[in-house]
Amino acid sequence: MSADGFSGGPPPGAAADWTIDQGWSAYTAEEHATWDILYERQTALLPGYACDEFLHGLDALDLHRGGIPDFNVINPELERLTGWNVVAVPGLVPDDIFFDHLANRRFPAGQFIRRRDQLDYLQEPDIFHDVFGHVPMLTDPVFADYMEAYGKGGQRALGLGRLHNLARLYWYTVEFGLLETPKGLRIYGAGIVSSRTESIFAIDDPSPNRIGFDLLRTMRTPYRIDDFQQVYFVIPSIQTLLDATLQDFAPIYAALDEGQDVPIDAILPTDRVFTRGTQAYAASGGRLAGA
Ligand code: HBI
Ligand code: FE
Repeated sequence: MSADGFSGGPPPGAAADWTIDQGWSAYTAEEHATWDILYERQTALLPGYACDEFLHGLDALDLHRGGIPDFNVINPELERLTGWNVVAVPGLVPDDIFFDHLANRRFPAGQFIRRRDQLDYLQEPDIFHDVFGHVPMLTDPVFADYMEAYGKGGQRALGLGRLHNLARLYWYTVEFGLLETPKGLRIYGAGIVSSRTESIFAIDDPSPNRIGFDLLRTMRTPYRIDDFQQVYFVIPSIQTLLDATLQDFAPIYAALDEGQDVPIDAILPTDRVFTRGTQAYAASGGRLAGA
């Protein structure tokens, strides 16, 4: 068993790189309707919450044709815009496989869609999270370059035993990042934008801290996978992400060893603070304890 919990090769029916056929014609009417429910809910909410780059990406891919998107239909346009493609996978894939796809501009998307009783929350990435959440940003040329650079950085981090540090960067940017705009803070992170409740929480709620993005600071901060975030990091531009990855991370990993992790709800004197959160939501036990 490797560090990511996988042992052995791909499951039966999957290729060596863990890809499978999307099998679009086999989705049921109920599965297509689940996509439509989630799609309608998010697109009604997201103006004023999601960043323009995300909203433009949704339009560019014409994802609102109705039902689960067929990768054979969206890939030619995505390929034309930024050279990326979406490939279907059964679910989570091993880290090295994941990074190899990203480094080659392939985004692995879960083939399945969540059940009706999981509309608001599930832990494993399904096709709605992966395609609605991640793919629109891949139409942005700068973000597209960042994701490829992240995949290459992931391969190096695995070799250096540093995945735990790099995974935090992914979490606080690609999944849960906020962007500073003239109109206010906007979402670009896929984990937020694919969740109705966290979209509202991340932008409007007084609980979480919102702090200016800093590469080392982000890599020092643990995260939670089971509830809303206690801290969101804000970038001034998508280019900031790409610039941050265009440096050698080896000295950064060495610098991390000289300091300690930052408690998840801490605000440091060096932080650029957008919101000093009340942390009331986390203090009340969050949604899992309250459910
Ligand atoms: N697999 N399908 C899938 N999606 C992911 O986001 C993913 C993965 N495997 C590993 C992985 N992410 C992590 O390595 C990174 O998020 C750090
Ligand atoms: Fe994701």
